Amino acid sequence: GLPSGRTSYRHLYEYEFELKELARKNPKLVKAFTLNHPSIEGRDVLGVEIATDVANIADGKPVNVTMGVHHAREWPASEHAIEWAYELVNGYQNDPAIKSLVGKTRNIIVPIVNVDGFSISREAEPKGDFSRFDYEMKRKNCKADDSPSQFRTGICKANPAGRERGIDPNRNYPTFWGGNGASPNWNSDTFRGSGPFSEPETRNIRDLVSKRQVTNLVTLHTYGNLILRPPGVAATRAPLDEPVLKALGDKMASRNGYRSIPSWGLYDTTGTTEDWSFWSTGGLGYTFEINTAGFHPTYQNAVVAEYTGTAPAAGAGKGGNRAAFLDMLGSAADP
Ligand code: 0X9
Ligand code: ZN
Repeated sequence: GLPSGRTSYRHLYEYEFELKELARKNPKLVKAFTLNHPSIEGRDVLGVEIATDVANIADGKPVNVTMGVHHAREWPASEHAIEWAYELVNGYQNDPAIKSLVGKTRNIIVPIVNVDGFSISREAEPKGDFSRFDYEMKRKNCKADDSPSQFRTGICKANPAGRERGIDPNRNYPTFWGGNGASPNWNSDTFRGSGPFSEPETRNIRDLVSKRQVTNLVTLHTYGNLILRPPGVAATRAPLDEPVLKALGDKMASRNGYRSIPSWGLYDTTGTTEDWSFWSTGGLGYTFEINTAGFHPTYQNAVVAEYTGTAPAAGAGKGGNRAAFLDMLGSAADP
């Protein structure tokens, strides 16, 4: 089973409660924090930092970031992220190898970057038909400003534009912003926004990554069983660090059975998360696309099996994302 023992998709309030509880119960090891920018609808975005003597922030240790749910409907992404937090806390107490790795690193976990979108998707009446009013399948954030005036009124949930309103947070980062694979149209599911970092979701990650020594980063999505590395655009050509990026991507893929490729191999995208973090900081960054059965299929398959490594579709390593994340942690601890 999972490190937390969980057997069903959490709601937003459960993420908030559990992250705070982890910190309250483990005050020297876990610190809960609120990111700089509240969401458009005023929600806090929460994360935890896990490290030995967690408050001693200037200790110079490399920072390993794991985050989920840039895209609202991709519920397994936040589940894998919060389970990783439990993995580190449990492992610190019971597993000498994990204790040693945690001791050499600082681990930041933000399960839900797009809290407004997630809340709407998670609480929607199940529909699953991708229609305009299928809030379960909402992908973007809740920004109204860029839509036509008649669609600017109302809160995100049940707004007159349906789920079409909002910006794709995974097209709003500045790296290659405005290029291929992102849309200038307000109602597109890949709408890039009015400019780089126009959204609180991306500004939160900008502030987090810019202020810390982030050497390793995983941003979690669904679906496709892929480990994607920069660059997102074929025309950019491979960075000098391609052998390093490929080696760790391939190693992690040997644990979870995913396909390890440069992200342009899926399709061209611009303004994405790890393209920005990699090209602006040099830290290693990857997108995981979890499972093959859809954006949020059964919990047992997309979360329990994919995390622990018992997924029917998992490949050679059978260690699941748990083992892949441990490789990432090992790389941060001992580059
Ligand atoms: O299109 C996306 O944002 C990602 N796929 S998803 O189905 N989760 O929406 C893939 C992004 C791939 N490109 C980079 N990560 N650079
Ligand atoms: Zn996604």
